[in-house]
Amino acid sequence: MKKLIKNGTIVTAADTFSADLLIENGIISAIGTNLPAAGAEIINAEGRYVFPGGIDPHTHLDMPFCGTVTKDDFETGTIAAAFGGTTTIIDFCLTAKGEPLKTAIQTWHKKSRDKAVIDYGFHLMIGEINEKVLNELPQIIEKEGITSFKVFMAYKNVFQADDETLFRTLLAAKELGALVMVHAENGDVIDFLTKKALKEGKTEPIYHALTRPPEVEGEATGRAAQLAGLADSQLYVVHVSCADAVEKISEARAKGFDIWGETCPQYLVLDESYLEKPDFEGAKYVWSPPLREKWNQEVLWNALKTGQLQTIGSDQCSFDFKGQKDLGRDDFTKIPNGGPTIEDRFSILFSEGVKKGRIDLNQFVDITSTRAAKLFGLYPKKGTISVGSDADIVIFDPEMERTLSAETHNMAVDYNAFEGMKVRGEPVSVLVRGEFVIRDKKFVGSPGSGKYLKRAKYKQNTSIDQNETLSI
Ligand code: DUC
Ligand code: ZN
Ligand code: ZN
Ligand code: ZN
Repeated sequence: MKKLIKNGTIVTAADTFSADLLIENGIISAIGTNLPAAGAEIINAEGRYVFPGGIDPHTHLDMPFCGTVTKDDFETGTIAAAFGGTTTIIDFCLTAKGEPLKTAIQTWHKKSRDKAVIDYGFHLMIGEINEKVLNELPQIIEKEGITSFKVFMAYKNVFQADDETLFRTLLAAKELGALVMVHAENGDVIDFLTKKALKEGKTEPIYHALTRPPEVEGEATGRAAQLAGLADSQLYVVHVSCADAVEKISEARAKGFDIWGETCPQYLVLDESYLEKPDFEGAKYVWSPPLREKWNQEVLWNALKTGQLQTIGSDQCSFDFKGQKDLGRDDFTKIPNGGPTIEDRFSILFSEGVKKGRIDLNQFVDITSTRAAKLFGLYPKKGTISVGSDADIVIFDPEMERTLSAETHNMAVDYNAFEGMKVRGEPVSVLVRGEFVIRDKKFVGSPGSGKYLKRAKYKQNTSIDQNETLSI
């Protein structure tokens, strides 16, 4: 059905203006004033911002990890995402060595197909490179529209790839038109430091952070950047947590390398001291990379403001405190890494970023939506408000307040990492392809209505062009 969103303030990565928005067949069909209202449902957005739906380029839903499986699946995870103003996620499809990549992708389709309430795509993990893998990749790009590959430089003996694998993935990605994403931490050094700590009887959650110091992230980030430069390829560094890594990305960008960096809400507002909470509560704050000393937060904010980092991913990877985080009570290396962040990514960035003057409104849209759409082959179908784009819309009340809490959140986990934090600015209604998924703060969507997104190829150094045409 036709919808007309009236009286709102439309915000894109480039502009802020008052106009109405006409939606037909799930697409934005007109933007302006005095638009034809006949037959349209009228939605009054007075006093509200009308944003393009958030794009979360980093989630782990229904993922086996650390001896358990993440608590939120594609249903609870995408419902929570929608409440939080996100209309598209790109989730990480894990692969296993020796198994066809196609098999892993089928598994991920199965997990998501009947459950997702918002649109979704997959990144593909590359754990090894051999003839078989190289033969499969072109089909995966063409048929599945998976145009981003993830390489782990950490998690020794689990996911960790060696430098040859990373380098050859970078070469393949350049040739095929994909973006290589790295989890940049030096897994070998972490492995040594964790074993040493355990031998010394250091088992508490804080040792998770102390055995993965910022230098191991900085080193791996610098190494990945140099290898990308050598391969003349493209690199996206996920979950940048500290100044050491920001420096390496800035350096590489200054040399003209095609390198991008993402940070996450937890690194912007939480710090290392959380790992020292009593009664094993520190386990709630175990992420990799770990939370850092507080001063790093301003470095990250400044990097977002100056464009040294360009996106924010949630790295949603949720585990219950009871029954999952618990697995590491006597040994921090057994605490499942990750936390529940998918729901609060948008509001935290708005409240702590825009409201506190650290970034402006248009940067907010770029960081939460537009840039990810451009980098991951979804723009301009997703990531902006323009005629012909999908009507993925967030109607946002900039003054509405909320206290983040496990008691009221929509994620399936038993704690909220930001418990008690007050945010100002809230998604009120959220539409995906012109249909309400959240209406006046209530979920009205349906599992299975989210669509799988085949994404366009990565174009070197052109992902920032404004005038790309609809190609999907
Ligand atoms: N780090 C986390 O904290 N969770 C998911 C995977 C990762 O790299
Ligand atoms: Zn309709
Ligand atoms: Zn990671
Ligand atoms: Zn992750």
